[in-house]
Amino acid sequence: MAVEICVKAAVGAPNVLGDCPFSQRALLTLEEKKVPYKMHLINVSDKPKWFLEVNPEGKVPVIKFDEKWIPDSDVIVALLEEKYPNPSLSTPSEFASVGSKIFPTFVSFLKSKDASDGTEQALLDELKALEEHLKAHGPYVNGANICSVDLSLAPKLYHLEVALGHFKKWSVPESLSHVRNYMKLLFERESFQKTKAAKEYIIAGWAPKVNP
Ligand SMILES: N[C@@H](CCC(=O)N[C@@H](CS)C(=O)NCC(=O)O)C(=O)O
Repeated sequence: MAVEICVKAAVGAPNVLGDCPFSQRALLTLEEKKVPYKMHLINVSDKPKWFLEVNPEGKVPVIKFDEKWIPDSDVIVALLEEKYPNPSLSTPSEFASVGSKIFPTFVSFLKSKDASDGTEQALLDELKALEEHLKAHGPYVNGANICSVDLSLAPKLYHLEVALGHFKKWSVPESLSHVRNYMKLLFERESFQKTKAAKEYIIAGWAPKVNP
């Protein structure tokens, strides 16, 4: 029987997959493990009553296991690993935090209106750390096979590419060739192509945060 999962619908297009990186992470895990699933698209600006009843906190993603709805992508990914161990996507503990500061530093730089406030450099420092990691261990975070950290980073790096390209005409420097190759490898995967949000919805999602 297919697993049921609630994910974000696109803003202004409730029948289209939306721009939530945590939802995409859960979908990527299902796709990579080839677990059949039924997706419910949730309009987060007008949440359905049934959704709030099963998930009072109201965040997506939530997944239904054994008649119970479970929120939070960290918990969902851990549960999927436990229930569907093959192929294994588990990440060795020493690599668990690789790239973990990229998303918050990207968001600070994206929202910044002051070119000298250090937010661009902070993001570059995090991307350089990822570059060094991939140079030593790549092409994925744990070597030849994709793992859970890659599936968490992939949607975030996609938001970074789309939003910084659009709002700041900024892209990952060519000198960070391992990071650029990593992004290409991730974005080309079938699982990613199937679960990604359209660029227009990613831009629409960030617009109110960039220009509040
Ligand atoms: N820590 C949560 C974060 C989930 C989250 O922030 N989801 C956002 C969409 S990207 C959401 O549901 N926003 C709607 C709301 O908060 O009402 C996870 O990893 O699943």
